[in-house]
Amino acid sequence: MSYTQKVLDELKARYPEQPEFIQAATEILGTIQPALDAHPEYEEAALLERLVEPERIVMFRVPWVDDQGKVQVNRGYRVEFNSAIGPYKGGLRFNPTVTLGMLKFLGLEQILKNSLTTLPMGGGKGGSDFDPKGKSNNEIMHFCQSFMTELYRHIGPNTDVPAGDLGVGGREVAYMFGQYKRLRNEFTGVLTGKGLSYGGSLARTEATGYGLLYFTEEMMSCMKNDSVKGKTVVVSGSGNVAIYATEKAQALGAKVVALSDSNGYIYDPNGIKLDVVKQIKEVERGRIKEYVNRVEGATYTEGCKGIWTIKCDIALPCATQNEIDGESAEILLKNGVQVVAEGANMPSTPEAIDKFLAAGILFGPAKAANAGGVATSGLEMSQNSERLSWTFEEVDAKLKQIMINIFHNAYDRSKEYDVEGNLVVGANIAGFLKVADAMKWQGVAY
Ligand code: NDP
Ligand code: 2IT
Repeated sequence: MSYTQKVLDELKARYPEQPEFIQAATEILGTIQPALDAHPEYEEAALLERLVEPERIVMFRVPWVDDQGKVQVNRGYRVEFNSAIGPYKGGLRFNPTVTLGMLKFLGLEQILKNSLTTLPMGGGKGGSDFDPKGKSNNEIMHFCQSFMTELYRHIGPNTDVPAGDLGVGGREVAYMFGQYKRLRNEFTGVLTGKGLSYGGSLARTEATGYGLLYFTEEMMSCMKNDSVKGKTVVVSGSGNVAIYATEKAQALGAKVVALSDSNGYIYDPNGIKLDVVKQIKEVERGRIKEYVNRVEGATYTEGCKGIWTIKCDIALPCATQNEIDGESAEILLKNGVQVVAEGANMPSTPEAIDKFLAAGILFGPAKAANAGGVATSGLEMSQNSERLSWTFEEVDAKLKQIMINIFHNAYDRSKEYDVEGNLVVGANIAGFLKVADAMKWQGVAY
């Protein structure tokens, strides 16, 4: 039995209640055996057994008082997964579906993603099963303050630097930053995704979506001698990643015809009017179906899965994990999709990925394609350290170059390991080798 299979079997037996974590581990371990064959010393050092086990997990109670004066209790987590190449780095997710297993999947992915950015960041992830939907601004503030009242003792600008993820954006980061500063009496770059008036970086808001398109453009140019220009694009979600993926796709000359939220999707054959979407989602914090009341010719359909039945050249899943299953993948392929690039984390099921790869379309896996967000968080950390702010153009140019480099790194590795164009293998091996090397040299601490 191969080393990777042995470690995977042990994980499955140990964590049967963590399906998303097992899914992510299976995807990663299922592709990196060739790199381990080339490095037999990794097995001797039990490197994989160490990699899949978080260095530390913090779990805590988050009590808060709602607007009715009732005491509520949520669960908070921070998975400090791997610090071999830098401080733990990764977002916080606030969503009722959050479990430890989900955060371990996101944390494991984050280790290799952060490695791909070339910046010195380890991997971490955290969050809570708190549901921000329908909460007042006051309730959000009180929850964030209570969450940070425990988390502050575990993080720091050289230790662990959280940011946003699903359900956590600029507003939440701001409340958490304020509470950290108050508790520590220290103004430091302990969180990224901050507001521009207190240490945030220009272009961080746009970074994940823009980065996804920089990656997609480079992938299409290099592998197909083609470009985003003139293509029809379907984007799922209507949050941070989806909005700025749409903005850059449109700037590159594509026509984006659909967006969604967890209730349903809109279809606008004339091309999404992004100013309307921003007004609904960023200003009013409303639902995407509101779009059809404001734009003629657009339609709304309940249920989010149907978005993948819309004919498109490029599909950009930017909502959540496992949103494209095997059946949806088949429909996309039947309708002629040429490119799938993942803005969300693990949005395609293993069955869907198999179908995309077998069909030979271009497939940009999440840890490579959506790394622009955390890469720009890394640039925010640099600016905080030198107490300077770079211009939008400077950050954006660095982001673009990082995404281009990530594509070539993954593509070159796919060639090196005789699976040219398989960026799942290429990205996993490229991300893994750097972390493995750092772990090897740092030895086993006991
Ligand atoms: P937001 O909270 O800003 O937006 C999430 C969007 O996805 C919303 O439109 C939401 O709809 C929708 N959504 C959430 N859950 C589901 C579901 N179960 N089914 C369908 N749609 C759903 O989050 P982000 O845009 O920041 O994150 C989106 C994805 O991108 C996540 O997978 C995240 O991990 C990943 N990501 C984010 C990065 C970042 O910098 N923010 C960086 C890299 C990856 P609703 O309002 O109904 O909940
Ligand atoms: O999944 C991700 O890469 C993020 N949510 C961004 C993390 C970060 O630290 O900016």
